[in-house]
Amino acid sequence: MEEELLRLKSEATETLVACSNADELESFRVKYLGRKGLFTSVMRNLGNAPKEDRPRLGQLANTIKKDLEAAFTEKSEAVTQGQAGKAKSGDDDLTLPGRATPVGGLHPVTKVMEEICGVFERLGFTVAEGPDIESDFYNFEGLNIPKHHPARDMHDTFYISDNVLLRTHTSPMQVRTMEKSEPPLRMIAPGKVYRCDSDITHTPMFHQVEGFLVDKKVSFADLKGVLAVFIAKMFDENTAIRFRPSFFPFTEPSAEVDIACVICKGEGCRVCKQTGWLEILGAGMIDPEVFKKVGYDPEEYSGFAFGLGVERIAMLKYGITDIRLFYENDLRFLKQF
Ligand code: 2NL
Repeated sequence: MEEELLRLKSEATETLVACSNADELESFRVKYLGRKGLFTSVMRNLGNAPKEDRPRLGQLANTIKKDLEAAFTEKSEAVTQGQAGKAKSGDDDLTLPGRATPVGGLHPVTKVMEEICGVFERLGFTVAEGPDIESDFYNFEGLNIPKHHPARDMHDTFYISDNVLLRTHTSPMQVRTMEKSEPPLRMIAPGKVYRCDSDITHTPMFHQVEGFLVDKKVSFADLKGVLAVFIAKMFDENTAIRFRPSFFPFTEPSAEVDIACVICKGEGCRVCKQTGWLEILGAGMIDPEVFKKVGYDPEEYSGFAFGLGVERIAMLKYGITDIRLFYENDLRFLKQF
């Protein structure tokens, strides 16, 4: 009997050590420690042993069973923990794509502005940037728009004080450039401008690129040639162009330049209001009064100048109908460019 108990102990111990998962542990428990297990049946047979040996054998059987139960509990914990660890690393699906790092992009207005500047740079124009807060002289007076001139009404100016304001166009940079240097000059000024105006085609802040060229014997033909190249590069190479007489206080003669509608190709549609044409910029020959303000002799020099709205060009290029979309910072909109 005693021999049987000791043999069972070593067999059970060996089996338990070999257990490596929950299923094997459960089989072990049923086989050795369960109600119908080997230890239970040995203890049931205790009655067959000689009477004087029974207490000792009973104690021995109890001790062995308790030890095995303790070892079983310990082993169960080890296996469960090991499996938890294993299950965790098994959960990582190495075939899943990695988490993308969000990458920023350029704003569509920035892209179009860079594209415009690029075309003029290849035509030999330099790029100049200046302050958004300007003096009345550079924004108006130097451009032949004196105080109380009706043209000031068109500009919806944000005044900071009597003589300080948010620039309504970028041509103050042309005035600054003429003031400190002599012709020949070929320059463009990109940047933010401000006008107190807001609807689906106007925002209080928008972007302009204004440019000018000053030299001896500059003619309207030079203006047409430069703008034709610009339009061919920005839009389709064969886009039709039309010059319409217009008025600006700083140019004479002045023109507004149209291109054949990019949507209907001149057929007439909602975007071009059935005209077949889209206005894309204003231009003209620099007024002699502007030259006088900066100390140039209008008999010696002539020049042309032009101005365009960047948002307007971007809207025409991409078929955007509401300018406010540029400034809502909705990624679904911005990611399309
Ligand atoms: C428009 C019209 C224009 C200019 C801007 C300019 C600058 C100097 C002298 C003369 Cl220094 N003119 N700039 C000339 C004609 C038109 O802009 O519709 N802009 C959006």
